[in-house]
Amino acid sequence: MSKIQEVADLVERGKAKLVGKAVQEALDEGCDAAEILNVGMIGAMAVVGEKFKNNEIFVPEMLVAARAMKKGVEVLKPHLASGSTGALGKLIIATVAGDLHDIGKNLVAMMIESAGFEVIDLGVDVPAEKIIECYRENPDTKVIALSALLTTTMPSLRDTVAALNASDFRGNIKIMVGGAPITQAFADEIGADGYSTDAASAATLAKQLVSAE
Ligand code: B1M
Repeated sequence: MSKIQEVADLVERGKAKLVGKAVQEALDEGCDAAEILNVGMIGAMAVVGEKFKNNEIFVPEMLVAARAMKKGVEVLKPHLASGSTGALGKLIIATVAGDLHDIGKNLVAMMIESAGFEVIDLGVDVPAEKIIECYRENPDTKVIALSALLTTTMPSLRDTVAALNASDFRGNIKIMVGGAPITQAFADEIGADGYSTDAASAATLAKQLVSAE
């Protein structure tokens, strides 16, 4: 079994204690950090999701796989992110109310930070009021980035964007959205300024949004 396959297997089986070591070994063998992330870890989570959908595993197994992935990302982080200066300004990121998924949002935050933003991460299950309050405390914020992973929290994303669109500071910020069920068409429909499919393109989009100001 290749090292990347081993990482995938450990994430899938939720072996949090072993994943970090396997990721380090894969790096030492010269494997590309992005490939370890995309093939080894995100690929494994896709398998976990499929198994959940088919009732082969249940929520606890998804949870341990998520924990294992987080351990692996900790080891990978210095190899993916090149360090932050905050030169591009502040960006607030959150997973919307009702949604507890944070792995994708964390990867997006990591890539955006390494692109040069100062990232304020409000976590998961974040109501619009909390995001607005955070903006008021940080009025130099340039971008608000929102993640939603469930079809059932797409309305929550819509409501959050609507609340931001109705705010008196709307002209000072750009809103970007993403997450597996989100599409460009949905982003346009709810009045966001941008949408991207993955963490790397989210960083590019954030930069584009501030340079288009
Ligand atoms: Co949940 N879950 N889950 N889950 N879970 C999914 C999302 C699901 C697809 C599994 C399935 O059925 N196949 C399904 C959703 C189905 C749907 O909505 N149609 C699902 C379900 C149903 C649920 C529950 C309802 C299960 C239940 O309780 N019966 C429940 C809901 C809880 C809640 O949120 N209220 C639930 C719970 C959980 C856990 C808590 C156990 C755990 C999350 C732990 C955690 O995050 N800390 C979990 C997990 C692990 C998953 C899967 C297996 C993996 C998610 C993940 O981390 N993917 C997932 C199946 C899957 O994704 N294939 C599943 C890897 C991650 C890197 O990808 O998050 O897509 P992703 O992020 C990507 C892009 O989407 C994008 O970039 C990221 C990096 O490339 N992106 C952005 C994300 N945010 C962005 C923002 C941007 C731009 C891009 O700009 C701002």
